[in-house]
Amino acid sequence: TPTVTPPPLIPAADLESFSKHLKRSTRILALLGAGISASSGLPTFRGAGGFWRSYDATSLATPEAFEENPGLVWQFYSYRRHMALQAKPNKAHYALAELSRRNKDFITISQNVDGLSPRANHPVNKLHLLHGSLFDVKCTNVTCNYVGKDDFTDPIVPALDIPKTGIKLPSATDNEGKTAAAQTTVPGSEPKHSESSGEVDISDAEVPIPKLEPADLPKCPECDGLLRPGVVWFGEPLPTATMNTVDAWVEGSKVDLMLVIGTSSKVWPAAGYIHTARAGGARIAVINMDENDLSGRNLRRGDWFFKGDAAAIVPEILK
Ligand code: BV8
Ligand code: ZN
Repeated sequence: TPTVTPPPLIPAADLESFSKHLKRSTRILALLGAGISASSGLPTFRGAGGFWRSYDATSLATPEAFEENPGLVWQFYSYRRHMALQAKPNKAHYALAELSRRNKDFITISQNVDGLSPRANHPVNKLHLLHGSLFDVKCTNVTCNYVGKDDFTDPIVPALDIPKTGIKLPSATDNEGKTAAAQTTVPGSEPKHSESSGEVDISDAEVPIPKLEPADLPKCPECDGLLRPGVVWFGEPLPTATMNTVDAWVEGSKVDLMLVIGTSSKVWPAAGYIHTARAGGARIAVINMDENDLSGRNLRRGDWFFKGDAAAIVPEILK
C-alpha cells in the first residue's frame, strides 16, 4: 500500500492566524531559495547537501573562474542543467503558481536558476528570476549582445556530455564500482544523492575532468564568440530591468504578507527584500527546514515560522 505522507505538523494556532492574514492580504511577495527545490532532488547551496560545500562552487560561480577555466565552469553548469532537467517541480512550486494566479497583486522573486518555477506554470509576468537561469546563455563578446533564452538542449554541446567529460553522475546501482569512464550512465538517469548528506559529488570522478578547449565550448550563433551561462555570478549586478520592476512593486505600496521560502537569506541584494518589505509593514512567514537560518533576522511578534520541507508545508498553508 502506498505510504501516504501525513500532512506536516503545523501548530493549529499558527496555521489559523496565518490563513486569516493570507485571506485578508491583497499584496503578497514570495522570495524563493534553493530549499524549495530540495524535494525535487536538487541540492541546496549551503547546509546539509550543500553544493557549495562539496566543491566550493561559490568559487566557480564567478566571472574570474570562467575567465580562468571556462571549460570547468561550463562542466559545472552543464551538470546542473542536466540535473535540473531530470528534476520535476514539486507541490510547493505548483501551489505558489496557483496562488499567484488567484491573487492579482502577488509577485514571486526567485534566487533559483533551476527553471522549476517556470515549469510549474507560474504566471511569467509575476515571476522574477533575480539570478537568471541555467537555461539562458549570453555572449561574452563585449561588442555582441546576443542572449539565448530557454535553451534546454542537454548537453548544450557534445563536449559537455557529462559521462564523456568524466564527471561521475551518481546514478543507478548497476554503475556502482565501475570507473566513471566505464560508466554507461545514460543521460536522463536520475542522479542519486548519497543518502547521508544528499550531496551530489562530482569531486570523486575517477578520471580527471579534462581541460576542455574553448573550441569545444558553446559558441555564439551571431559572432562565434564564447557563450557563458545566463546566470548572475557573485560580484555581478542583478538584471537591472528585473530589479527596477521588483523595486517599483515592493515600494509601490504596502506589502501585506511576505513568504520567505527555502532560503538562508545570506545572498544580497536578494535578501534585502525581506528588510524592505518588513520596513513597509509586511508580516513575514518563513518556511525553512532549519530554524537557525533566521540568523541576523529574528522574526518579530506577528510573524510566522513554519519548520519543515517546503514541498509539504507550502501547499498546506496556502490551501
Ligand atoms: C552583487 C546564480 C554588486 C549562480 C547566485 C551586500 C549588498 C550587495 C552585495 C553583497 C552584499 N554582501 C555581499 C555581497 C556580495 C554577494 C553576496 O551576497 N555574497 C554572500 C555569499 C554574502 N552578492 C553578489 O555578489 C551579488 N551581486 O551584489 O553585485 C554589484 C552591483 C553593481 C555593479 C557590480 C556589482 C550577486 C549574487 C548572486 C550570485 N548568484 N546564483 C549559480 O546558481 O550558480 S547565488 C546562489 O545563492 C543561488 O542563486 C542561491 O539561490 C543563492 C542563495 O542561496 P539559497 O537559495 O538561500 O540557498 P542556500 O543553500 O543558501 O539555503 C537553502 C535554504 O533552504 C537553507 O536555509 C536550508 O535550511 C533551507 N532548506 C533546505 N532544504 C529545505 C529547506 N527549506 C525548506 N524545505 C526544504 N526541503
Ligand atoms: Zn556574440
